Amino acid sequence: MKLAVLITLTVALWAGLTAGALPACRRVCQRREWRDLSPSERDRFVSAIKSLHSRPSPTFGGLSYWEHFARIHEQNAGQVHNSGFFLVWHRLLLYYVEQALQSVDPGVCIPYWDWDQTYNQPEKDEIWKWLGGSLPGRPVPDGPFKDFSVNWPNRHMLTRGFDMNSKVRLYSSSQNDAAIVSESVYGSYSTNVEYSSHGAVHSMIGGDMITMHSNLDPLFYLHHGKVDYLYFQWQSRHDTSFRSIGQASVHGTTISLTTPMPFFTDITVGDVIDPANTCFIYRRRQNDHATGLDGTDDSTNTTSTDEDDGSVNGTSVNGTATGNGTNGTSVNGTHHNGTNGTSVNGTTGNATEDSTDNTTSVDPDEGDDDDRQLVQIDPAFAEMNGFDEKKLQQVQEDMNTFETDIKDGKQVVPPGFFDDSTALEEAEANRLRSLGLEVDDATQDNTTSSEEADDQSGAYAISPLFSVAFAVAVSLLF
Ligand SMILES: [Cu+2]
Repeated sequence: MKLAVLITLTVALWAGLTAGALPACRRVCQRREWRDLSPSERDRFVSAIKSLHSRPSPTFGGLSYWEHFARIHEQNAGQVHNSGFFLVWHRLLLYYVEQALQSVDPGVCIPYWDWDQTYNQPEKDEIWKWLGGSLPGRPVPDGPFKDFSVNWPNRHMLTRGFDMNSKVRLYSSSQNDAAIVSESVYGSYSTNVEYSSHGAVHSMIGGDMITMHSNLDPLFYLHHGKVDYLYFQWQSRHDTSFRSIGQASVHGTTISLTTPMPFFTDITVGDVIDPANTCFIYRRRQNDHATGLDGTDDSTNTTSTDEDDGSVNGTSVNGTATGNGTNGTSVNGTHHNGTNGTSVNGTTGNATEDSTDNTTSVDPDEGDDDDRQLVQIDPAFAEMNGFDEKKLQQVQEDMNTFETDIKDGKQVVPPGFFDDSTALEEAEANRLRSLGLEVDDATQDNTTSSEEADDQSGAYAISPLFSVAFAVAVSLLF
């Protein structure tokens, strides 16, 4: 009898371990825009990253638990970019990193970064004040990741290549919205996001962010949190059952819900497209300080984690501006506007000075799109994503066409289309609650004490079922 129970338990346990589904959520994070985090929540996020970086990788000798994920990302880069895996695989990566962070501090969720809020003046975004600025060709000059030394793929200091004096812009929220509206098939939406808004942020930041170990930079996770939030918004418009993958292809092969994920081969595509499995939900930004959008003072932002950043942010826009002022039509494939730090700076030289009329940060033209050039995909980034010059040119032409269509009113977001975003998010939170999951209350600090941290290694967390079965089996043995 005892033996039979033991065998049954062992089989159940084995099945639980090999079934491959993600373990049941311990709780569901409400991932929030980073400006909505309290100062202490921001500090805890940074501390958790540093703690992971002080712990050994469970798999790779000589690497930290933080570098562990950079190596996984790099070694699977060819499969998970430029392919239908892009959105789903990065969602899974965020899940594992979030679980790992929670093994250090259970109250931490990955925040996202609304880079489209300051798309037209990304150099003024407050995120540089929090996570440090950028000096092309130099290690991160300030903030909590100054002197952040990493060992993958070689020993170096975390580096960003963004020239804070450049005048570039990223994709706007209306462009992001238009993509959600117009791309109703997962595969096309994934491709659109990967090459346009997603690629632009990597290319703009430069340094480690345009390599395939880009996730050494904590900004990677805030950026991909935003990308995943866009995907979540797309799902809540086009895939409300969170079950559809459409016609997504990977280098010519169509993937389905049962396709195993690269590297995490016991997890399928279908496992990750439902937030009930990946333990997160997104919360629309509440803090609406539109820093830099219109050049107004942001001194009322009480949550700013201000450090001395006078030398790198906001005050000196004169003299080094690039951009040919013709915007949109002349940036296809062959021109680079020198915004990507060291990699493409000046290669075709279309920089024209506008130093005389841009000596202060209150230039009336600053809010005008035509003043700035969209960040182009860095050729180095494109090459690592596996596309050649011809493909790069095609992608950039597509991006320019999309942009022109928006300006010409051909890509229209129906009035009110996004008005119910908050309601949709609340409905999703309620669905998860109805499944018996504990969902964060996003309006309050998550005060879970770090002493409650357990030692589960996030990527290889043991399921509660396993723990219970193991305990019962042991108790039966004695
Ligand atoms: Cu990636």
